[in-house]
Amino acid sequence: MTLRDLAARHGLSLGAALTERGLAVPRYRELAATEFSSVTPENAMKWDHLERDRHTRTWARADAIARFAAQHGQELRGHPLVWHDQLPHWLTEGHFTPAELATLLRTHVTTLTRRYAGTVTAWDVVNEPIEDDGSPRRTLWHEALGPDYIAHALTWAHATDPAARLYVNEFNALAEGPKAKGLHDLAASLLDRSIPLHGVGFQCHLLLGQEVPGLARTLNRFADLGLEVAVTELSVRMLPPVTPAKLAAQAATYRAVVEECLAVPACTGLTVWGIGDADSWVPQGSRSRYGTPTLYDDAYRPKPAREAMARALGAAVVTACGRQVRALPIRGRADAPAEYPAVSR
Ligand code: 9MR
Repeated sequence: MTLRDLAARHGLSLGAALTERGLAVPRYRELAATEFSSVTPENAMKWDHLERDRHTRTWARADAIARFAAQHGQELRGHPLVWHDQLPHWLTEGHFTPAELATLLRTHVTTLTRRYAGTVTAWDVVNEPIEDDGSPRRTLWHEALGPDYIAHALTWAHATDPAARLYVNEFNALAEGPKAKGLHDLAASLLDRSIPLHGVGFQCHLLLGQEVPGLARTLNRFADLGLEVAVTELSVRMLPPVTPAKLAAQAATYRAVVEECLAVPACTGLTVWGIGDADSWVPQGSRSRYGTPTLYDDAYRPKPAREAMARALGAAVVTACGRQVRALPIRGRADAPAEYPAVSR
């Protein structure tokens, strides 16, 4: 069975971040279409991709990914509406007043949500708003609009597309700590004020050897607020050389993340960040020493991680009163290596 079919038995939407460049590769397209029931544009909906030059929006790449999702009956996660990264130069270097920035942001949010209304099922409305110490991240938007830029963005998005599920998406918030607390406080205060927030997304870019104990506990704490949660960006990177032991450890980590999500009824989706190692974001930039983070190798052959995900998703689904209920994950698995290989960070 495909990962997509296995995940559907749990009512879980299984996603992948896609690039328009990848979609030009037949095997990539085939995997993207058959293995996944949800799609996130990895970069195509970011502001610098859409409006590199002011007033000239280039929709072709984002539309191509949206079309692909529609053709294959997939959900589309829009990513991201408000972020401090991947902004066009004209915006970051434009010396705009706070009032002008507020107008620019509102136009951006409403333009995208209007264009993809009925197509995008969930939006990462605000990406990475919290610092590691739990305080609000001091971004261009925070400086110009104050902390309420988050509430404004959610409200604008909801007004334009009331059907879309609206998320705040964050990294390094998998375990209890100041950042997860800051994120939880933010979500709780937005809900207290009846701001339209529906979910919290947890990025999950892991180093080989990094474990996720307590992830289900963290997800449940947000679910207790009445929110849905999702693992929005899963990858497990490693240093060369790639060895069977490292691939097995990577597989165990993928499997553990799936199990943590399946243990939480409010965990509605899990998205892997990229299809194959050949086209992964990881070897770019500051992480250039790392690689091999995805489910498929350079030639799009399945890695042990893909099989581990399939096994985790294949765990029995309990049916009660004709309704599908998540099975509790099976702990103490025989295939998890006793020790993880050492990792230099
Ligand atoms: O995968 C994306 C990569 O191609 C871009 O160069 C990078 C720019 O910051 O963003 C990557 O995606 C990020 C995502 O949008 C937000 N969470 C972290 C992801 C990995 O850096």
